[in-house]
Amino acid sequence: MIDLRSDTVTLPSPTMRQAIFDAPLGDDVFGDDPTVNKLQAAAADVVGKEAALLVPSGTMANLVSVLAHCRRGEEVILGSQAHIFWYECGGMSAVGGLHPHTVPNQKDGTILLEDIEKAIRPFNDHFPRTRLICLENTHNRCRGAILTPEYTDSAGALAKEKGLKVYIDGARIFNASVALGVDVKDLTRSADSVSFCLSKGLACPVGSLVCGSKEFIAEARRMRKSLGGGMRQAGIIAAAGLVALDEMIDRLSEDHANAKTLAEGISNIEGLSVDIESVHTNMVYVEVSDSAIEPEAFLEQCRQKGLDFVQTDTRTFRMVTHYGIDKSHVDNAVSILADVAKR
Ligand code: TLP
Repeated sequence: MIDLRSDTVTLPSPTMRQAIFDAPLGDDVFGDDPTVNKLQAAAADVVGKEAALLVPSGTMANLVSVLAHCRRGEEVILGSQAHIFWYECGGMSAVGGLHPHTVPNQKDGTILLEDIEKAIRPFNDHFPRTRLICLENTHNRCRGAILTPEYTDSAGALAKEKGLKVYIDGARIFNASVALGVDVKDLTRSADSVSFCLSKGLACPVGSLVCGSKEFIAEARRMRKSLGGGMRQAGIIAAAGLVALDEMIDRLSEDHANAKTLAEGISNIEGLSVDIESVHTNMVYVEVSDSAIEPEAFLEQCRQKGLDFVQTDTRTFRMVTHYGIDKSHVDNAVSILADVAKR
């Protein structure tokens, strides 16, 4: 199966498996797992923050971060297309008693600063207190769009002026830094906190890192415990993360090149349409433009021929390139799509 459902399907590399086997371990709830401590220090260093915390997933990274920044009844400004808003079971309200205030995401993943400014509540007995702005880089539902250092800095400056915090859901922030050719610190310097996932393009089996000030991470650690995310010999997870930071970041450019090639191939298929210009990282969103093609049946036929991807809207599919996909898989994927589309 050529599996383009997500970069979450990546399997650990042989080096990761060996590192997992060899990892020195301890009890991380006591703070004594040397491999976790090493990964947390390395993660903080790479994104330019004081401290970091290993959590089991991107969803928990987002939840512990918003919980650590806000108190019940406070308001969080976030994009209308944010992963946190769409795909995380409403955790911030369900668990944290927080009030999400969505403002439109632009196609490029940004939120207009004027929209953020309008959404910030003035002091009034009736209003929740605005506390936090959440950004997402790269932006999943905005087709893997990249937020630039300039945009992030301007959002950070606005937040500072208004006394708010900024958190970046950076599940794929290394895709952004590699695609832009900038140091990831340039994308995180204006945020109070940022998370990134090990278990997406970086190909680890489990884990995400939450990064920020020492004080923020101490609070995030308490939130992680309360959610049941305190893990004991978590060095077996962290070991793969250390390999990922060394070996898996630069290679993301291959995934981006493969996504471009995939989009170009699909653009020649009648009945499907793709905006090649919107492919900046490892995601390709494809519209079914021929009304005679029924999307569910189309996807099912592709699966039967050995190609899998996901439907994200009535007539839209998402395909994601990753460590398990090379150029020959891309060529085969395009042949399968062309074959199914012509029937
Ligand atoms: N995204 C998954 C699905 O949930 C849609 C995917 O296949 O893309 N932030 C962003 C931007 C994400 O894309 C995801 C996962 C998460 C957070 C949550 O990460 P996990 O799945 O580790 O909880």
